[in-house]
Amino acid sequence: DRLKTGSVIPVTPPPTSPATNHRLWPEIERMVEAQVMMAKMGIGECGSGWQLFAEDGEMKMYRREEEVDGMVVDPLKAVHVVKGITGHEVCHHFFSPQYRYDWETTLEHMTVLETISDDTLVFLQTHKRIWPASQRDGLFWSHIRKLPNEKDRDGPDIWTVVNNSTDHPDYPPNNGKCVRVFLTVCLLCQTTVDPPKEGMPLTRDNLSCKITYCSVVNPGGWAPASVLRAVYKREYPKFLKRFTAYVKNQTQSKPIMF
Ligand code: 6CM
Repeated sequence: DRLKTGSVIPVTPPPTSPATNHRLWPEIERMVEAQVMMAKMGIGECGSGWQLFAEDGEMKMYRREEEVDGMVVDPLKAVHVVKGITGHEVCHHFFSPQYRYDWETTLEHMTVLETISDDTLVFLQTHKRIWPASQRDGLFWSHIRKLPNEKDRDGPDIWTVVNNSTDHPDYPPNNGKCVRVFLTVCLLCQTTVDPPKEGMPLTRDNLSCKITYCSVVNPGGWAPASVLRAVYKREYPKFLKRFTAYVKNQTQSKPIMF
């Protein structure tokens, strides 16, 4: 379907997914587009006020200090480059419920409330209580998607997972001991292949994955700003390092999943 000669640019058809009839679909479609666009922007391009708050090797984490009604909602943007894994593998492990307890250290309990389709789930999670605040839970849809690689049409696809808070009639917020958090998260992963020498096989040594992780979490109720910022400063680098190490470990002796 590639036009090599003319000046006509082929139009990418909209992604097809069996979830397209679901009530949440228009929101999912809108959010994925907006989040991916934001994630693709470099730190310099997405407004001012970003401060580097954690750095470790290739991993860099930035935040912007923001408050809404006195509650800390600091947007976070992290970039990392990890060798030996693909973007599809990273997104697959982030999205799939069967791995979640292995890498998500803040988790107390997780349930899949709804399977909208293979690529779209609704999760209810309770997180460990952090003193002196109340325990938190989160209810969100999660969608995994393959995106065309516009810059390198023959290169590997780009993959993304977007998580966004939603509601569910059976699980109203702030109904029990938990305060409901509101979150918008986007993980965007781009694989780079360093081609092997002529006649040599392609191995994991030829792969590298650029990971962008963006999140905005509203704690939903009282939480002391200084404690919250200290928790984020400790937990986000821990999460990204632990999660990517987990994906490397899970995939190292498996066939490459592009
Ligand atoms: O994105 C991450 N994980 C996903 C899968 O679990 C998902 C979940 C995000 C939940 C983020 C909220 C955590 C709860 C924070 C507690 C609230 C503060 C309590 C008050 C403290 C004084 O998108 C990785 C998330 C990594 C979080 C560090």
